Amino acid sequence: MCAEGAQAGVEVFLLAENRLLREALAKILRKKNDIRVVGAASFSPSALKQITDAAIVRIDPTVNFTWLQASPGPGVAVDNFSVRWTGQVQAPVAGNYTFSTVSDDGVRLWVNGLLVIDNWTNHGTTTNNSAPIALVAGTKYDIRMEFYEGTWDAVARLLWAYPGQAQTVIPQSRLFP
Ligand SMILES: [Ca+2]
Repeated sequence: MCAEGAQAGVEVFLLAENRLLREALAKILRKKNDIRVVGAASFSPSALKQITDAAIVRIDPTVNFTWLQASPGPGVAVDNFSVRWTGQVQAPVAGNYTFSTVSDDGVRLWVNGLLVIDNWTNHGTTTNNSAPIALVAGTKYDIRMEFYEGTWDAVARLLWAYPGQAQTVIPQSRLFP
């Protein structure tokens, strides 16, 4: 079931599905909407440290969420949930990139298979920066961000900075499911 009237290219599927179905849905969404996004997000309403079966699968255009004390989506509690975003990121220019997360609570970020940010702890809104990573212009790199919310506020953002670009949320145009 997809939500009617979903905004900003986001559709939310309320299905109990396996990973293969999630990937198929991501392809359908991409064709239908022609959106360029980070891939399916997995929400687990009860697993604090482990991301298991998803309660929601959807495609987010960016990772730029200030949920605070709200739920990330239907069927998910406001506390004790987790999210995994997967996809690819395309470097617009050659050079050293610094990836950053803003999170409350735990966060881990992989770029091109390397764990570049690891702050899998309970904390208030915190910015973490990767070491500089040399990327090639036009190349797409695998990216994965995992996040969990324990209690109180929830925040999850994914940013970058590179030569000629101050720190900003990674835009939809550079993300691919
Ligand atoms: Ca929190």
